[in-house]
Amino acid sequence: SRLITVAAAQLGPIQRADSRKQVIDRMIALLEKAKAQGATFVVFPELALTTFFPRWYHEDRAEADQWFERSMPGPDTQALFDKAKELGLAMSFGYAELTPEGRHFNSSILVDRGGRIVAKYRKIHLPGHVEFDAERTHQHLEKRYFEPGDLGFPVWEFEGGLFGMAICNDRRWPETYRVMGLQGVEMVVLGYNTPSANSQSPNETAADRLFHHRLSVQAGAYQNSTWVVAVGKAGTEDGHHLFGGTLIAAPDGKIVGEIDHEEDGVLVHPCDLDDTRFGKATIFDFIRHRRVEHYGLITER
Ligand code: CDT
Repeated sequence: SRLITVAAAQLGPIQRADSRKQVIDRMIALLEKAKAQGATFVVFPELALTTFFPRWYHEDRAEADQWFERSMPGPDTQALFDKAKELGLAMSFGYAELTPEGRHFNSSILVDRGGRIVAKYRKIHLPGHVEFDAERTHQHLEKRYFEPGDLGFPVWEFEGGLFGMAICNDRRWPETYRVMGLQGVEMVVLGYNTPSANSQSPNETAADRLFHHRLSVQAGAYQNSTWVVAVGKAGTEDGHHLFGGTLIAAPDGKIVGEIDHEEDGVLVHPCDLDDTRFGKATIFDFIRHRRVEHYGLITER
């Protein structure tokens, strides 16, 4: 067996006025909690360091740069890296990345137990819109503040297995998992911020939204025989509710644990990367069973 004890570290709400330092202190407390429960790898949500700022409209885009990190680690995040290293924990978290060239991405990283960044992913499926939309109860301006990721969906050797990353809306797209599945991925880590209300579909309930979340994650896990660790930011941020539902899905698609509250908390589970082998060698042995001659349309449209 190749056991890795993972902590899915859900964050409760982060208000617009909360400082990076306040958030980092909460993340450090979660690292300590995860360590006390035997975890060696801690996964935090998408845009973990701030409120889910794409709900706020800045007419002047430069104003939104306040939500972005210009370096990683940076002055605020260094303490998080130091604590993870001190505790001997690997970790992953999402943040808004502003590159030296002035490019903006919704990014996530893998950090090894020595505090080194060993992998970066930039969100590819950006939901939402570019301009202020008066029809909506809340804005979802990811397409305004970020450009689509330019790094693809690679997998990395990490913690004794093959790891991949995805961010929030990516989990709804089968292509996300399949591209990593074709590279043999054994664990996908995925942070998210998902509003409980769909301002374009008032009849959709929070329960419907959670159903689609679980459906997407479980299907991705099963159809690619991979672990998926899906970690949310939850609760009410300045009057806007994000659902929780932080969960770990096994390579057979079953949920092995799920957080049932909307506060800071960890879900710790021993994941055996060898559990991915059966599915990969049988029903989802891609080399034997895929029929790529019929899939061309997928990359043409
Ligand atoms: N952060 C993120 O990608 N959220 C989206 C909301 C979709 S509604 C515009 C999600 O897919 O969960």
